[in-house]
Amino acid sequence: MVTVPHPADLLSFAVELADGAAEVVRSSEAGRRAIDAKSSATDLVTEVDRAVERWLVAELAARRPGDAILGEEGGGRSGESGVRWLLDPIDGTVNFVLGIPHYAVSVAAEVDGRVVAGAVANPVSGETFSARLGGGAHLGGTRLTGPRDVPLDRAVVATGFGYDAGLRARQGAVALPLLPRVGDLRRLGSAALELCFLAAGRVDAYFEAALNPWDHAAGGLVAAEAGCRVSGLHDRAAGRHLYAAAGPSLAGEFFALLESVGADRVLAD
Ligand code: LIP
Repeated sequence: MVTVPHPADLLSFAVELADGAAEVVRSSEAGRRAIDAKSSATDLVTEVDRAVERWLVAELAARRPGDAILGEEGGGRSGESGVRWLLDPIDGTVNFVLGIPHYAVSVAAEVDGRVVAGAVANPVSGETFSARLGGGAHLGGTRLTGPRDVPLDRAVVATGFGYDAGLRARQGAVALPLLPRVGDLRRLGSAALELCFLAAGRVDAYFEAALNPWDHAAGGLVAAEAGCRVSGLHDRAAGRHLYAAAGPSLAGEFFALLESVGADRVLAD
């Protein structure tokens, strides 16, 4: 019988993997040049993305060979342990290509389909955010307690836009009416880090549609374990239609505002 490790052990390994992968980014001599595009001409991939995922997959194969893997760059396999790892080798690849120091390695562990541990490591800042289901969220050794209490019209809201031009037009139509209703918007370029920034109180709310599971798996747990409400709209779970999060004092008003502008209706039918 295969026993699933305790979430604390999965957390420890997730942090070790994220930090090790961040070092692979820092020490790579491959440069930041994009070597390919994926879903569109702006959906870039670099040799470092692929090298980091290869490193993560090799570490997992050596240390936890029975686990499944879902990686952004195609590094995936099935498993029989009940544990699945979701890997984003560089979340914020366009920032990485441009040399904007806002990108991260994201590593999350699911047990029977539920994320129980995750780590997000920024190779430039050296910051590693982490969380365990029921065990709180941390930046290094510091406990994260979520965003400040501000009214909606002062809230700094992080968001992002997809790589497809039609989707971006619909996302822009959602963002426009929000501008006079909130304090400001921030488009920083990494869903994983934006969710960790929410947990750390660096932004007051976050929403984005069309994310992939590896974008939000670890950061979403960090935000939830810092006390944030993480959800979709209309009583739906957070997911591809919309991934939204806010602190408890702002969540009701923020989610109602997102519903009023149709934030979860931007995906093409
Ligand atoms: C990115 C996300 C970001 C989103 C970008 C892109 P990638 O992930 O983290 O929030 O707005 O369009 O999806 O592609 O850099 O791994």
